[in-house]
This record gives sequence, C-alpha cells and structure tokens, in this order.
Amino acid sequence: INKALNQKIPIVALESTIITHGMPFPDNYETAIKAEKIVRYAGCIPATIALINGQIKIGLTQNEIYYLSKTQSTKKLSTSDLAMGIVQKITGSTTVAATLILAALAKISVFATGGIGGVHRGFEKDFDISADLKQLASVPINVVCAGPKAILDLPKTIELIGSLGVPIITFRSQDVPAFWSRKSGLKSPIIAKSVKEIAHSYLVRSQLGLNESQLICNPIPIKNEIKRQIIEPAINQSIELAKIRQIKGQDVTPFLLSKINEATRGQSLEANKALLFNNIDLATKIANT
Ligand code: PSU
Ligand code: MN
Repeated sequence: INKALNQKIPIVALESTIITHGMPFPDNYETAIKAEKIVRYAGCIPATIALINGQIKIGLTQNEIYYLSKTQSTKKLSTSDLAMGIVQKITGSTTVAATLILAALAKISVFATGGIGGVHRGFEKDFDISADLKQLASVPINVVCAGPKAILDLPKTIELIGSLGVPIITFRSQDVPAFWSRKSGLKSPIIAKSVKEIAHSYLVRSQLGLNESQLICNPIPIKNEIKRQIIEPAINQSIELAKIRQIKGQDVTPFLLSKINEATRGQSLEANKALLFNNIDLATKIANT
C-alpha cells in the first residue's frame, strides 16, 4: 500500500463487515476475492481494511480474508470500538464508519461498499442511527455505494446526511437508489453526469476546505434489480421478526440482511453481490481519474 501511495497508483479501499456480517460463507469469501480482482483488473490496488489481532490492516492477504470469512465469532467494529479493539488485540471487521477512519489515516481517497447504514425505521423508539453517518461527515473520501440500505428509513436517512453537510451525489440517476432497487421514490439532490464531474467536485471540495465525504450513490444494474414492491414485504417481515426476537444495536443490520435473504430465497444476496461489484467498478474509474 505504501508503495502504491508513493508511486501514485490509485487505491480503492474496501470494508470487511460485509464479509463477516453481511454475507454467509462461502459467498462472503468468493465476493471479497472477486471484489479485489475487479480493483486489480482496473489497474488499481485493493485495500480491504480490518483489525487482525489488534493490528490495523490496510490490505489483507488471501488467508486473512479466508479467516474473516470463515470465523463466526469475529467482532464488528465501528468508530467507538476501534481504539479498545487495538488495545485488546481483537480481530474484527470494520464497518463503513471504522473503514473511513482507517482509509483516511492511510490517505486513501476512494472507498467502495454495498450500502451505507443510516436511520433505522422506528428510530423514535430506540434511537438506532448508524455511526456511518457521523463518520461520513468527518473525513473527505469518495464513498461509492448503491444508496443507503433499503431496510432503513430512507427519507430520514437522506435528511440527516444532508444536515451533516455530506453531499448525496447520484450517478446518472434522478432518484436516490435504494440498495436492491434502482429507485427509492426520493428525488436525487445532486446528479453527476460523469466520473469526471465526481473527481472534479472532490477536488473543489478540498479547495473549499470541506472535510466531509462525497457519497456517490450508484444504482444497482437493471438486470440484478429487485423492485421495491417485491423487496418491501420481505423487509417488513424481517423487521417484525427482529422486534419479536429483540435483536438490538449492531446485530440489527446483519439479522435483517440474512432474514431478507431467506425470504427472497437468495435473490437479495445475489443482488447485493452485483451492486457491490458495480460500485467497485465505478470506484476504480473515480480513482483512475
Ligand atoms: N453494505 C453491504 N452489506 C453490509 C454493510 C454494507 O452491502 O453488511 C455493512 C457496512 O459495514 C455498514 C454496516 O457500515 O453494514 C452498517 O451497520 P450498522 O447499521 O450497524 O451501522
Ligand atoms: Mn445500527
């Protein structure tokens, strides 16, 4: 990674919670390896980020990716967990929030993930808002996602992102995309017509002294899309089940993703893979510009 930075080879950061908590084995392993392949094929260096025995890893070996994929007990580390994770020599995956912190430390400016966290539905009761949002507002990175995860309260998530000064930039889309679906029914605040515009705007933001990330929302490819009418019942059913089972905090998102995958008989997992690869593809183009 240091070599890449010195030689100015573009780097694309990747998070690891999608490996440990976002997908089942062996799909998670295959997806993480393919993700890195796509980055390399585009002439960039992949940096999958995690904590291994308390050591910050910016870039993982294939064995480390396999270990994270296979080990059920791996911790999910967000902003607040990082420091003690290092002190206590924990092995853990990093969420979008924690990955942002470490990518910024490593001077990486492009990061691809599936979907970001946000304001959970019914947040009035439990105040569940992902630390991803606060962290997006704290470091200047190009974050490519397929929109906030559709399990969230999307209008509230989009409002809060705006309040934090993080620009939501959709890539050639009138609508803010909703992870598995291309449309959320919510109008995009800022539309980028090209990769060049995204790269340019990143530069201008830095000249303006703005320290927030740019959130690039890239709709899932048409052929992999699950329409909102189809996915929404599965989401609602899974949220109900999470309530009954009293799933809380960090466990909510992984629980919902896995239940939605069961309800859609694997369709949501396949869509998740496709949107991730599509985001990585766009991220490499931004990194190469
Ligand atoms: N994108 C995916 N799958 C995932 C995630 C993102 O396609 O599992 C992870 C990211 O690591 C993100 C986390 O930070 O879900 C959000 O979790 P929470 O709501 O607990 O902050
Ligand atoms: Mn949460």
